[in-house]
Amino acid sequence: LQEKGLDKQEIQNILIEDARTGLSVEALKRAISNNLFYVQGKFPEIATRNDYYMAVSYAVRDRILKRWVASVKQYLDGKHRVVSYLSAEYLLGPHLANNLINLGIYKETGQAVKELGKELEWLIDKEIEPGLGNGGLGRLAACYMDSLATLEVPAIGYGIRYQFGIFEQDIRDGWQVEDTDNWLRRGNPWEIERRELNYEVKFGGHVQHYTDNNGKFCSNWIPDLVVKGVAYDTPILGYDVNTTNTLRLWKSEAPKSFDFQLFNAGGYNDAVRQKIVCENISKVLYPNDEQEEGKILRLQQQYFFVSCSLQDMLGIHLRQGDKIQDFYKKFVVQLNDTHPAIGVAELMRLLLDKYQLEWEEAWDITTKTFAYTNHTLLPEALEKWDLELFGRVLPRHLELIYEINRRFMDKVTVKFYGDHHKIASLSLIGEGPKKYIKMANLASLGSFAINGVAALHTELLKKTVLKDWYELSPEKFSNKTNGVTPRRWMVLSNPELTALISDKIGEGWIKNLDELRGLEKFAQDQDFQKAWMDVKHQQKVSLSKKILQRLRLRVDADSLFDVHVKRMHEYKRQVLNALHVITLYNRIKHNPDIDMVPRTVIFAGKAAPGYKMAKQIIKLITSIGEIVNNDPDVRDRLKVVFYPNYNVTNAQKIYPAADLSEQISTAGKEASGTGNMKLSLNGALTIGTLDGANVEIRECVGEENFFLFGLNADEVEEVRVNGYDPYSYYNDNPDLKLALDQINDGYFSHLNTDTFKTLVRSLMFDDQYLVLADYQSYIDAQDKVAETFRDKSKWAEMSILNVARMGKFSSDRSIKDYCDEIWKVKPVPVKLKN
Ligand code: F58
Repeated sequence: LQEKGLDKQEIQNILIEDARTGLSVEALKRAISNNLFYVQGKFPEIATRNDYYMAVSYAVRDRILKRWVASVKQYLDGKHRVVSYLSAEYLLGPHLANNLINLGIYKETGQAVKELGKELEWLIDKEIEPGLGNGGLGRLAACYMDSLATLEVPAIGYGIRYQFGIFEQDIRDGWQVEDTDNWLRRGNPWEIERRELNYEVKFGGHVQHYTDNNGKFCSNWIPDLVVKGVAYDTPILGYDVNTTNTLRLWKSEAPKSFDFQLFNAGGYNDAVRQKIVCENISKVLYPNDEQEEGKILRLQQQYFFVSCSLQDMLGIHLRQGDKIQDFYKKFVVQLNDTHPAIGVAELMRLLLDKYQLEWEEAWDITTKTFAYTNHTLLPEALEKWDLELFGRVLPRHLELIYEINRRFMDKVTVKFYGDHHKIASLSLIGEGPKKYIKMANLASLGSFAINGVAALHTELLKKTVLKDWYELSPEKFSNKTNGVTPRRWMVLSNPELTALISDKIGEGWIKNLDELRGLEKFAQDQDFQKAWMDVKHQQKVSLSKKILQRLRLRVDADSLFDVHVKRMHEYKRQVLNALHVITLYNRIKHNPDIDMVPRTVIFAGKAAPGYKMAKQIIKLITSIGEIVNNDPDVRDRLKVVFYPNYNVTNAQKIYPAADLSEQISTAGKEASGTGNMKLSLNGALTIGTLDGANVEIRECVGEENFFLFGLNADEVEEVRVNGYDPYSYYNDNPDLKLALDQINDGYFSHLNTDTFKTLVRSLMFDDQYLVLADYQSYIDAQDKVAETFRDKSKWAEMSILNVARMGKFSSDRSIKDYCDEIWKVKPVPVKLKN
């Protein structure tokens, strides 16, 4: 260290600082070198890129561990109230860079790695992201974990450690093809396997009833399968605080004793088969977005992680010497949609069968413990379980649900005497050719709070899907508009804009997003506008390079980057955008010298593998791209890009480069949206309908800074009630007619008229999503976008104002609201000793 020119004091500091936790460049460098040697067993000459990635990650993890242990200790010592977030999905995105930001050592680590002869970005790009979620719902859980830690709220996230996350998407011949996501193949330095922390979860079999010596009626569930859940813990570090919460994901395994029994009985094959059955439970994430999959394995997954999590919470509670009756005081359990709603029946089972409480007492505890967030109004996404299937997998829970329902129906029948429709609608059990269990009803009955995820969504919930529940218990309902973490979605993914903003208004906005307001006064400042647009241009150049690399397609960074990125779904109306592209193309073909604002239309998003129509939409976009991008008449005025494998990593590259954010769902269909928030926060202007959180974004940024079009939710309903006739829109609008005819006649599909047959038929004859009804309004709004974009100064002003007014959409605000209004929890600052 002396040779390096460090003075005595500096050397002293390094030596005193625990070599494992020091945050200086020198300490980090030594830690990385040590890890390369002692963890990876390599020396620089033979170390691979992954070896370096691991060495750096372990160095970072050690520093987090110090804070993690301190957090856990502090929570246990003080017996604090804890938020337990139950979610079947967590779409975390890559850890390394995020942890560096939150620890505040991004620069130092960059320097340390550089001095070791490597580039930090090169290592960051090596990380395979844990894609343990489908889309908005899973990503929201990840943003909320970040905010909980940043706000120093004691919290634990529970979920499933899927061995395979959301599939990787590739595009071949314009179609989506799926590949498995083997995200663990190079190891995962961020998790700690806790083999000692495991629980047994029963499945199937039957229930015995008996009366014990005290005359108490008892139930004994004899399963035909027992699975073991093993905990894997990942630290979630807050920004600029010591608080480090735990994300505890369960992996399913076969319990040792179980296969031995079979083995001894000579059933070796059976034992091996059982092992596979057990391991299958946490094997793969169901890749459906907004479509429930009524499969046994899915129910097993849900019950598996919920049972492990509740057993774990009860264990933590009782180990602290507290009464079982006080469980709800220690933990508040948030249900992220109905996927963990079986928790209501499971907590009842544990309290009744294991802890021998009486029904009333158990029900009282249960209904003071849970709170439920709804994320959708789409009927096909509401969870229903075939009753017979449910009873086969969870016989004891079926009994409990019957009993919960019986007691509930008794009350409801008195209250709503004669209103059979209402009584049937409130029942936990649906009747029909086949009986089924309604999970939204179980969640609503078993929870003390119910919330939607945007103002409009909550209002619609109260009027439609949960109408009867709202009339029954209006006090349970509230709105909690979604939010996104500015750490990942600005500081990490857009460091250039972050620096520009912080330069003007300081760094306070990173933890208090309302401070972005301070930018308003610079919105018309010419120099600031220029610096603002320079950053945007730089981001567009970076994305253009990625597009060139990935797709061998050259796009113009001066063109308007029109960005439509999200899961592929008919209600999200990627097709409407495609019709606009065709319309622009036809204008050029009709008038080759037309003066128009050059555009690059960028799409990205995965289609559920079984969702034929969504896959056809991808094919339509890539097919239009093939024609448009290769037509010499078009020159540089229009490009269509389908960026493959949309995930958190790619989203981080796309958002900063967007000029225009497409939020064009049919009004009343998108519960909230969160991509809308991330894009606007990164300076994109929104073209959108009055749907989900768009309504609130528009209110905040000002209607003059938002390109509104289309029917609102009431009008959509009205059109439907009066009978929607898409054909009339087609017939009356020559531009629309031409575009649809071209798709139909094979203009974009080498004259193959089969390719888009079902798609065109749906649009013209039975479209649920009113694409044609909104076409002209959308085209007009797009024309306004283009006109506005010509005025660079105006555009810059609008973009700055958009960002300045996005404060509301921080997930910190959402989490504060949940804490104050639902969870009743307070921050617990974590101090580091020494
Ligand atoms: C999304 N839902 C909503 N579900 O569509 C979106 O508007 C909202 O912003 C977001 O939740 C967060 O509140 C969503 O992502 C799923 O992915 C489920 C996965 C499991 C099957 C059912 C859909």
